[in-house]
Amino acid sequence: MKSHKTSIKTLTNVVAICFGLIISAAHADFVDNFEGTTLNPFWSKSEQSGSVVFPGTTRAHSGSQSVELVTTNSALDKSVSLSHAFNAPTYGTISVWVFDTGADVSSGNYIYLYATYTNNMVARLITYDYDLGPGQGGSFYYYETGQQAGATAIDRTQAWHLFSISALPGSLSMSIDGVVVYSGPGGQPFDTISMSLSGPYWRPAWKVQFDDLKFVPDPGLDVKMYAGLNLSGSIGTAYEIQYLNNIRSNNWQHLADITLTNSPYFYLDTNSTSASMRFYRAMVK
Ligand SMILES: [Ca+2]
Repeated sequence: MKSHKTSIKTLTNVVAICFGLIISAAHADFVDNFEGTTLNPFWSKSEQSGSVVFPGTTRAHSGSQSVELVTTNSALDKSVSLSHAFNAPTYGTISVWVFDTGADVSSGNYIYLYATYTNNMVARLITYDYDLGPGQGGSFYYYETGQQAGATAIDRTQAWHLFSISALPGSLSMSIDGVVVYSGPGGQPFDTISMSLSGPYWRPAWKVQFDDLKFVPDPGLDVKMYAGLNLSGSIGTAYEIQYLNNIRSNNWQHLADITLTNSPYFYLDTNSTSASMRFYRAMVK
């Protein structure tokens, strides 16, 4: 390469050099298997005619604990929930295992997993507060968005079921036990997620268990900036482009061999995002 030293003059090289890497801020993943000695401070409780019991030991999907929502009889409607409010609207997927204690029981409580934005419904998965059997109402799981609601084709059973809500920029979808029960347009972030047990005051006192909650934020938009080089030289001539990460090292590295098809010729250094600074030169081969 040193033999080409003089040929540098034939090329008016240089350009670029200032670039950076920007990744949009995102919430971190959150997983709760409810195996701690105290409830994770991630959660806030709302308890009307009932309470959040932690640790819940009636049954567990993982380990030996879950979180249990319990309603009691009083003159007030029943409403117990465990929620998390995000400090900013977010896209992502929330999932939780719920043991459907009201399946095949004629009178119970509503069980929900839901996501809201400024207290407006984005999406929720629902069990009714009754299950009167096939064709009699309440025997299937239900879904609801801000725009529509309907029955899924999934029959309720007294077992652990995986409820999942995925609110992303390009789609909103819900699934139960991995089966998609709703899919529609996206663009609806949420700022709160909740699990709840509720019903009118005259429904029986009830219990439900939730376990293994997972929140996975949408990775968001990844924006990168690259260094671009404008090479001016002789068309048809082959040049070698070299780079240096530290101007004081003089340890020029091979980057690419380019034959100019036009002048100026634009070259994009797609590896440049890994460096905080980079210097370039080009020489006739
Ligand atoms: Ca557990």
